[in-house]
Amino acid sequence: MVLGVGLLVNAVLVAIPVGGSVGALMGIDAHRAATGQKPLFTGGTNDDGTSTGGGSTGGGSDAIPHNNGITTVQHCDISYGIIPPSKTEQFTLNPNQWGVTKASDERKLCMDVQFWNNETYPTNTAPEFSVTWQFDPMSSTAPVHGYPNIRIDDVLPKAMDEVSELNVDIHWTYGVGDTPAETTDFDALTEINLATNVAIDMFLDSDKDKAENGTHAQYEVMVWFYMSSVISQPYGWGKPGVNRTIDGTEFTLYAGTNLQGTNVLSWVANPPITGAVEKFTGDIYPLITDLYDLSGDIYPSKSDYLGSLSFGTEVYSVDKNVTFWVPKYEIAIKS
Ligand SMILES: *[C@@H]1O[C@H](CO)[C@@H](O)[C@H](O)[C@H]1NC(C)=O
Ligand SMILES: *[C@@H]1O[C@H](CO)[C@@H](O)[C@H](O)[C@H]1NC(C)=O
Ligand SMILES: *[C@@H]1O[C@H](CO)[C@@H](O)[C@H](O)[C@H]1NC(C)=O
Ligand SMILES: *[C@H]1O[C@@H](CO)[C@H](O)[C@@H](O)[C@@H]1NC(C)=O
Repeated sequence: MVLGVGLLVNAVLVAIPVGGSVGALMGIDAHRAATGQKPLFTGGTNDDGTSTGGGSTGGGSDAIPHNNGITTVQHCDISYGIIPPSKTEQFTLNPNQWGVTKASDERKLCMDVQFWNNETYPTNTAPEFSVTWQFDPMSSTAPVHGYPNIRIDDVLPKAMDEVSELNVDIHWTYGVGDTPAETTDFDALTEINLATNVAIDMFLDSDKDKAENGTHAQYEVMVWFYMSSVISQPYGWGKPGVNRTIDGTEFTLYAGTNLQGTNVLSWVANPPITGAVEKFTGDIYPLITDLYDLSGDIYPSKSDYLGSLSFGTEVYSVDKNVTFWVPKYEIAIKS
């Protein structure tokens, strides 16, 4: 349902200039220090100054050694732009929690990101990451606790007619416990009442600037690779629309409008709940262009801009700690 996602993501993106080098990272730290925020990699406090009880590895941005090893950086913050230095594509990761109160929700969600010390990720490839979380159910009108995600930087916004392909190569798992599972045991997750999704989240608007801001964008297009239960359901649930098959996976469109007035178009892998797709390779651009052919103001058009693209998991509720793992995420947006 992605209520308020854009708001939190953007609040962070505004504060942090996006850069691709340690130099830029130092700049970010200097900026954060100047604005009274904690530096990257030191952990221990949240944006509002309260303790998380958790933290990051390392003791400053120069704690990342220059070698061919890997450094795991952990953030349990409410919202935090984690920017692994990269000589190739630049990504920003964000725990992006909301609807949580510090006192009761300490260490309810932590994000671990594998930084490559040499900063040379393969082309189009994101750092590996995982998210461990546990939340009790919230109100039925605002059931989502957050959308921990990875966002591609620098390439967007783009006019829709400037894009010809949107290729993604994804592998994820969900598991019970605090460490990544090799494969997903869906029955075990059902037993502990997991309510979540795994989805790509995109924002579109006829105005380039609004398209970058989830709060203002007129359209949100989602691609769901997993819908764990009816609690985590897309807008328009119960009213399936058109289908489109990509890489052997059939997606069904659900359309609705959220409380902010954003038109939310969700393509859910079929059949919902049991049809999860842990590995997906394909061009998802038709899931946007198909919408041009549908009539109604609720659908975007060819003259719109794609302003933002993230991949992550909308966290609703679950009885025990679970870990979402993304060993592989590659994305290539072709003009
Ligand atoms: C997005 O919109 C919100 C609400 O108006 C605003 O607070 C925020 O600064 C905007 N973000 C960007 C990136 O413009
Ligand atoms: C950079 O580090 C990664 C992670 O350890 C390693 O797999 C890769 O081979 C290294 N790249 C180079 C060019 O040495
Ligand atoms: C979409 O696919 C579902 C499941 O395969 C099927 O039941 C439904 O009739 C299809 N809808 C359309 C509009 O073709
Ligand atoms: C979830 O489990 C509890 C109890 O074992 C731990 O105290 C938490 O640290 C853990 N949460 C995360 C995010 O790891």
